Amino acid sequence: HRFTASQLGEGAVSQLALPSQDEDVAALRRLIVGKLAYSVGKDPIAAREHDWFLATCLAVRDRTIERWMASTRTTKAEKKKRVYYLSLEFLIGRMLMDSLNNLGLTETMRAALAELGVDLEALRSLEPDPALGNGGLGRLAACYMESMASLGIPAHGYGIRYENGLFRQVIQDGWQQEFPDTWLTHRNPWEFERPEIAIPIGFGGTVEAVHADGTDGHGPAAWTPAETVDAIAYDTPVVGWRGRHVNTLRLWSARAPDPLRLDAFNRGDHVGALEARARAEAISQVLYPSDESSAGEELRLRQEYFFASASLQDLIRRHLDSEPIDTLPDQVAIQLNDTHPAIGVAEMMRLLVDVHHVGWEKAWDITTRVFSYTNHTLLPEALESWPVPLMERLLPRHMQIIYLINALHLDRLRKQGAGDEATLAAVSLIDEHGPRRVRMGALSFLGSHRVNGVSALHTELMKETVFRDFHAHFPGRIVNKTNGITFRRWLHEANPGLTRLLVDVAGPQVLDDPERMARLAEHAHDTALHGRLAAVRRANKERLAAIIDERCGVRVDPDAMFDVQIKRIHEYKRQLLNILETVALYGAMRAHPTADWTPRVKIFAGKAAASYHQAKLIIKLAGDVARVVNADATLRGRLKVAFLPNYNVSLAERIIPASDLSEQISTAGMEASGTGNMKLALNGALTIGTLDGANIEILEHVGQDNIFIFGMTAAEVEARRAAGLDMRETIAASPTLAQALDEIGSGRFSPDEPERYRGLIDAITFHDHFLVSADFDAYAAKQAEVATRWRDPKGWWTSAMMNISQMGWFSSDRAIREYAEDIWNVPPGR
Ligand code: T68
Repeated sequence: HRFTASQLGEGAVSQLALPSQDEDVAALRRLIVGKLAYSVGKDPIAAREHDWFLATCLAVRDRTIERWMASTRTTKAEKKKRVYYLSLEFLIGRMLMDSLNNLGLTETMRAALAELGVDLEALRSLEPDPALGNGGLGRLAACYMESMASLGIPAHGYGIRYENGLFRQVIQDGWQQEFPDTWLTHRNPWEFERPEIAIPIGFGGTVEAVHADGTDGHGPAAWTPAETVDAIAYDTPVVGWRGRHVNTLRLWSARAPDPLRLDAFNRGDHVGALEARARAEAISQVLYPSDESSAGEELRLRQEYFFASASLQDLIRRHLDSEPIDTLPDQVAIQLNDTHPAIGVAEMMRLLVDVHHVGWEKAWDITTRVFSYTNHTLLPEALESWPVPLMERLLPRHMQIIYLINALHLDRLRKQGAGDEATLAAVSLIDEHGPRRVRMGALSFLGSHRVNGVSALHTELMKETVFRDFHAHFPGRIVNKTNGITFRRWLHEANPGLTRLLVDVAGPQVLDDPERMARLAEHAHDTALHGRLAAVRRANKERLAAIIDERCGVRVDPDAMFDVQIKRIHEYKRQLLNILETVALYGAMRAHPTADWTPRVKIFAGKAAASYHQAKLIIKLAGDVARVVNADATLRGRLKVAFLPNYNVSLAERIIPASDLSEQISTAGMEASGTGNMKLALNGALTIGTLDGANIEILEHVGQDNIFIFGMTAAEVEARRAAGLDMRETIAASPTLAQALDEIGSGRFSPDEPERYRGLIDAITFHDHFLVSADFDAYAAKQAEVATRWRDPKGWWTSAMMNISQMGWFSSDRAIREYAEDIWNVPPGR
């Protein structure tokens, strides 16, 4: 087949189904030139590419303003209930193409810029990728913001405007190095600074009871903080699909109320004069780079309280503009994205009782009707808790409030006859095993009317493990909301070629209703369509191959199977299992060089937390294996390994549409959901995965013939751990595994330091917590099946089409509709 450029996806998708824009090219061109002159201050003759980039973004932002204001006006006039999504992370990714696509302006913009001699694609790559998140949790918040705007649900995202996002990863001699991410240095054209919105946030100090009769300790108190920091608002419009509705992402920046202490300065203490300022502004300086773990540091608690308090004060002020305080639950739903904003529960009580003079019981009723909480992990190291002495020092009033919430809660349970001390200790807000700590998960649970997990399995495990006792006493509070992803970014924008194919087969309505993709299933066996799908993917793979060559210096064959594992580096995600299998495959290929091997490229990308030694060692190992494998001429290029540095949203947008095999191989029971699994399947990759997180729901949708499932179940993992994790017998029974372990452990891939991986190998031999050894044979056998299926292109493409066709349910629009109906009690939108 030969295909036209448009079939291969050049040009934007949004143009397909939209009536021709009255917005004409000339008007847009004039707007850009105006922005260049009056907002960037450049003459077109002297303008550099970056100036054009800024002018273009400002022009696009202009196009959202009227809709933004109209959205806000309607919400106000119709007294619509608002959703507030509180998240310490919003991993939004680049915005230029996203905004253009949703506004239906991509082609008009391309043409307008072309008339000015500027290339839109060049501008696209100039945009910094805002890395205001670690991984799945932060990206989910971004997908949900986009879906709420697309569905017309009035919503604000509230978070922190970190000066430095997640570190930039550089691989030096195979080791990860971290460098600061300075995404704001060239100014951020999307945001509006609101210096007039400066909300005071207090820390430390003293509390005095305000004597009111008959309040029995539940009455208001007067808190005099020792230190105050101002939260300054920065607003970014979030445009929904087809630009119908625009919401706001409001990020807070910390500013000292006094820029310097003149008394100290005049004494000659120039550093001391700036000390308070540095301390205040540190709050929004940098995103904590650890995922799946609790930082446990004072600065982190300051960040959490800073943004929770600013957000609550801001939304209460907005509510009180037109309504009395007691209607708050009718007008406001607040979603806690994990426990990071959980201190907001105590802060809401403080604001209601101390500031707005609401009685305790009424205040608690309002609080629990307003809040709900999403849990993203069962890993014990991620469950946040704060030492009581730290809380007493930093947030003395909140500590009192937490004690009181806890006393009332435990009393109630005692009255209900849940008297035994072990149960009460398990559901107490205070952990008394060892030095006392405040449990933020328990506070979130108690302060919310709904608590949700992010996949069916994860939600069931929540009920059986972390929230077992809470679940017994609050049945019905825990619900499931399986994650979703926005198709606008992860399909329409990232893979226009595939999107055109879908529009041709399922009609343009598929852009609005992804469940219509199911129509593709009828054509899953159509070989002409297979040819077109193959051609789209071939173009995507050529583009990725060029990136791999440029960034890793590795030449790969676009006809080989692209086998990808892209996600944070974590032992439970088991990149090590994948590398072991790669080593085993390499050994087999060397042993039988003339056999008919399926050509593969193993692609890895992901960051390791800066302090996570084992994860960094796994990156080093991937690099060591890559170096040896890629240089071995006996393989004749049929196996290549590449570790792409600095994985971020932009790189994901390039890798995902070019992937054939999606590695979702976490130890069962440990990956709460996964969302990369959905993005890859949506773009036509087949999944090799365990029965974990949303993989199970993907299996249910695509059917077992179209997915490669292997390994222990969550129940088997639990049983195996109980039985002991010494794997020496397991390894002895698997010569392939034994050999791969031996090669790595003895330094075959690290001749410069033969012992480098001894610890790593010992861990999975003697105490294999993540069951890498235990699942190896099942995984290797499944990979062999994958290779066989690849050799049957008709079978492979049929499965790929089945995957794409069944992914409609995984749209974040579906997920947000469920939140709207079951948790927020707002109309579920269009
Ligand atoms: C992820 N969690 C889950 N956490 O691992 C993933 N943690 O299974 C799920 O799909 C996703 O959330 C969305 O629900 C995270 O990404 C973090 O990034 C994180 C950050 C700070 C502290 C703890």
